[in-house]
This record gives sequence, structure tokens and C-alpha cells, in this order.
Amino acid sequence: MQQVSSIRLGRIAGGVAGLVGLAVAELGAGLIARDGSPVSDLAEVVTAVLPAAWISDSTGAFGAGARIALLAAVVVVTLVLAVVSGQLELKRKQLSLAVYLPAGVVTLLAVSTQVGPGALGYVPAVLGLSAGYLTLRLLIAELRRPPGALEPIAAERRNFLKTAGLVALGGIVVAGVGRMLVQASNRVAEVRTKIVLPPAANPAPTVPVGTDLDVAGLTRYITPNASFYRIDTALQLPVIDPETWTLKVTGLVSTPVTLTYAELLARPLTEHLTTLTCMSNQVGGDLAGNAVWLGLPVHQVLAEAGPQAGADMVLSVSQDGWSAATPLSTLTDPDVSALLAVGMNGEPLSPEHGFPVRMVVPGLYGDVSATKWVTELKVTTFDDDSGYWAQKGWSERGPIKIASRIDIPTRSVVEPGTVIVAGVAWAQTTGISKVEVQVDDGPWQDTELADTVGPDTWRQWAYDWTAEPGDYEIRVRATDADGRVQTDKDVPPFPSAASGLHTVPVKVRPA
Ligand SMILES: Nc1nc2c(c(=O)[nH]1)N[C@H]1C(S)=C(S)[C@@H](COP(=O)(O)O)O[C@H]1N2
Ligand SMILES: [Mo]
Repeated sequence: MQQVSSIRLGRIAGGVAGLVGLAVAELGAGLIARDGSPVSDLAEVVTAVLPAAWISDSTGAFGAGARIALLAAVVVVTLVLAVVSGQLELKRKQLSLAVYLPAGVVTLLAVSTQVGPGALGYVPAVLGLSAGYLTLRLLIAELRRPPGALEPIAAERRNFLKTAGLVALGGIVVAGVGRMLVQASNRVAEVRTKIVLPPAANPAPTVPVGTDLDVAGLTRYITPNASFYRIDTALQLPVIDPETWTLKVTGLVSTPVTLTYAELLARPLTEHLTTLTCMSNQVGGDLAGNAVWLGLPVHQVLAEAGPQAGADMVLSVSQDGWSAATPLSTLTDPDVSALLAVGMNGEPLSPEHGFPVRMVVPGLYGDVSATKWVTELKVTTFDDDSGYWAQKGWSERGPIKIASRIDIPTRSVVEPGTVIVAGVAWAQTTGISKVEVQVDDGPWQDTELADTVGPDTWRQWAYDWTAEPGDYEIRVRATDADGRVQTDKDVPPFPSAASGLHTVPVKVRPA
């Protein structure tokens, strides 16, 4: 009798642990704002192997009912396995691994069919499996504890059941929160796919073919969205419904302004190419990208709000509390194409790059201007307020430094003969007028400069180097349109952006 009920307690422990594992996996998926979870990944795999007729409705579409049934089936099978694992673990310590390990492998394989490259997509499954296994070990250890001398066995069991019940309840709450997060991000992702961006009232000039020298390995003039660098402090991507998003212009203004997403899209929008770069970029680093941004000029919104005398800064604040401090004079200058951007290379912003609205300001590092998921522009002063990175000691002022980078050769060993040395250079708002390369201590050589649409973007450059066998160092320097030459003074990124000349070692093989 006693034996039977202790097996039952083991099963309960297993089931509760399974529930906790599922819950943690869901929450993990919600927190990284994945558009799925390990449970739905498993369901997808089942869908792929089941005959289509079983799960399609009369129109051939995948029925919503079938989808829910599949998800439920995955949860039920998981819980049954978890119950079995509890029984095994009670029999012998770690015997539950006989269930957890194969289940883990199958889950991770299922996840791998649904997520892109990168480890992040696997995190929810790994967390869920670990949480389930650990919970099971803890609960079983609790069951195994010899009963206290004074405590009757029945009381021990009641205590165990109480603990298990509380753990299960916690699991359900956690799972619920995870589901809500996943669903919110799914819904916003769907709303995003339906957005049709209006054509620009002020379109960017057609990008001349000559902006791309079409050299293999050289950074493209326009950075595809998928490879655009991403820098932010968000552990969890903000999920913002454009239908409820608003931008508030507050602070030292005569008329506070509130703008909805629909109102923003209805305004005449401007399209502008701006190369965005990060203050923490190393010399030669890749924290820079060039895109066609579509948005509302910031100076228009500020003009409507009417900044008061004395204000000298705009603190742009994101939904997740990040902020950037930008000089008011830059943002009210109609000649600077600072945008409240909704579009990036013809698409609505992606969640990673600030959906639904972000700032982009030519000439300033992203750190002090390019607030993603922006919800407020507070007109204020540098004396009274400061941005997120400035509070951590980074410089708040200072335009982008002239920079140039060598992209190729990518290999440090090349064959003798003509070797193309090429890269990009930027000096936003002024523009690049010259790029030179130097081999060892030789003379600075002019390079071929690609076309550009304007001073706010980088320019490609290329140089045909006649390489003789030997070991060399190649460095690059740029000159801006005002004739200023890039400094060779090596400075690290902190606190006000790196400087110095990008230098790469190259070995030319013997002929
Ligand atoms: N909300 C928010 N916006 C942000 C940041 C951030 O951490 N949070 N990082 C900024 C920094 S430091 C840079 S360089 C740019 C990078 O933009 P990207 O990720 O679209 O390339 O975003 C800026 N906007
Ligand atoms: Mo940055």
C-alpha cells in the first residue's frame, strides 16, 4: 500500500517538474521575443511529418483547431514523459535522464528546424529542460528525505504534496506570462507585415550604380537590413503595437505634441541615406551601416511644439527607458536630415532596429541620437538631463570622427601580382573627398573613390596594389570635404569614440 502511493508521489513530482520545464521554456521564448517556443517547434515538426489531409480543413488550409490540438498533444506527451521520468527518478537517482536526454535531443532538433543561426533560439529549450530536471531532482530528494522522528509519514506526504502544489502553481503562472509575451510579439509581428509604408513626399535621389564598385568582399554601399549591425541594451526586444504607440514631445515647449503612428504615416515623409555608426566601434570595426531611412523630419515636430528659450537639448526616450541626448540646434536645423524613421531600406523597421519608430541623425553617433523604439522627445537642457551612456561616462557631445576601414584583402596571405585593397570611409555631414593608402613607410597613394548620394553616407574606395613577395603593413586614411585629414592618433572608443588609422598585415607569397 505504502509502496503504491510512493510511486504515485514520484509520478506527481515528475509531472510537476515537467510543468515547470514547459513553463520556463515558454517564458524564455517570450523574453527573447521569439515568434515561437519549443512546444510550437515540436508541433511544427509533427505537422511536417503528418499527412496533410489529417490536419487541413476543407479548403486545404491548416485548421486553427488542428493547430491547437497539436500544441495540446505536444504538451500532453511531454507531461506523460515527465510523469514517467518521475517514477524512474524515484526508483534510482538520475534514472530520469533516460527520459530527459532523448527528449532533450528531440526538442533541440525540433528547435533547430525553426530558428535561425545563433545560440539564442536554443536558450528557451535548454532553460526549460534544465529547470524541469532540477525541479524533479529537488522534489524527489524531498520525497527521499527520511521522515523526522516525530513526524508521521502521512504528514511528510502532506508536506510534499503542498510543496509540489505550490511549485506547479508557480509553473502555471510563469507559463502564462511566457505565453502572453509570445502572443504579444506574434501579434505585433503580424501587424508589422500588414503595414504599407507611404511613398516619400521627398524621395532620396536615385542611388547611382557608381556608389558600388562591385568588388568581391567589399562592404556594399547600402547595408541589407539582415546584416545591419545591432547595438542596444535591450535584453528583451520591446514589443510595441503601432496602433497604441504615440510619440510625445514634452518639456520646455510651448505646445506639447502627441503623434500617433497613423498620423506620422499620413505626414509628408522624407527619405534620406544616412550611415549610422556606434561610438564604441573600434578602429576598423564593423559597427557601422548605411541605409535608406524613411521618416518625418524631427525639425517639423519640434517646430510644432515650439521649444522655449534656454532649451539646448532633446532627450529622446525609448519605450524601455533608454535615452539619448542630442543638441537641440542639430534637431531644429532643417539642413540636417534628422528623421523619426519608420522605414529602413523600403521596409517597416524591424523589431531589432526600433519598430515602430526610431531616430536617425546624420553626423552623430547612434549612442547620442539614434533612439530605437522612441516614445518621447523631451526638450530640456544638458544641465538638467543626460542620456543613458553619458550617465556611464561616455561623451555626450562631439560629432562623428573621420573614419576609414580596410575590408579587403580579408586574408592576410595573398598571391603576388595585382591585389585589390578596398574599404569604406565616412565623415557624415561633411563627406569624404579623398582616401589614401600607405604600404609600410611608402608614400601615401590616392585610391579610387566610389560615387555617393551625399555627405551623410560612407564611400567605398579601392586601390590596385602591385604586390611583390614579402611582409607588409597597409594602412588607410581619409580626408573630409573640408580638407581635414583623419588623425593617426590612436585612441580607444571610451569615452568619445576611437581614432587612429586602420592597419592590416599582409603577407605576399613568393612568386
Ligand atoms: N532604445 C535604444 N535605442 C538605441 C540604443 C539602445 O541601447 N536602446 N542603442 C543606440 C546605439 S549605441 C546605437 S550605435 C544605435 C544602433 O542602432 P542599430 O542597432 O539599429 O544599428 O542605436 C541606438 N539606439
Ligand atoms: Mo552605439
